[in-house]
Amino acid sequence: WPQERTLVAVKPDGVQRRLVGTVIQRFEKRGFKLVGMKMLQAPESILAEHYRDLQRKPFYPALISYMSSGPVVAMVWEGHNVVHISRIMIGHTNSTEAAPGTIRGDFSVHISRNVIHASDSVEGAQREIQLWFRSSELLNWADGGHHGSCY
Ligand code: YYY
Ligand code: MG
Repeated sequence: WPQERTLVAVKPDGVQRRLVGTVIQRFEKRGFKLVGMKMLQAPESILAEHYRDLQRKPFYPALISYMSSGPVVAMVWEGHNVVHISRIMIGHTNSTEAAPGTIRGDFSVHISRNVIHASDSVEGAQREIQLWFRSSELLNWADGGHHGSCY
């Protein structure tokens, strides 16, 4: 059946702190498949659309300026229940509440520098993937044959 996909992004603080590899490793080891990835300085047009539901929140200006402060690494991960499981893997939005073992619970102490983004619903994921990636940037590679010792 068609596999679910989600948008994950290592935020500027995560890139600064050299957490890109750790994030990728956790998603790979969990069993998800990387189908798109790029590093970019996110333009305000993308960020405004990405966080459109938060436009009236008091923290919105600070959020946009933080997300524009350096490069982000945007990724599309594919797999069974990847949207829900990714949210569990990244942990609570507020780092104070994020459980140890989650990415935010292991690597962040404040909600305003919480290292990583992951889509919060299947519909949201579809919207965010289209916002951050062209369809030609997503690779539908087949599993099998070239990993581990069996080839
Ligand atoms: O999806 P998630 O990132 O866990 O939280 P959202 O409620 O979508 O908020 C997006 C982003 O905004 C959050 O990761 C940090 C920031 N933020 C904030 O700085 N202060 C808040 N009180 C709430 C959210
Ligand atoms: Mg969100």
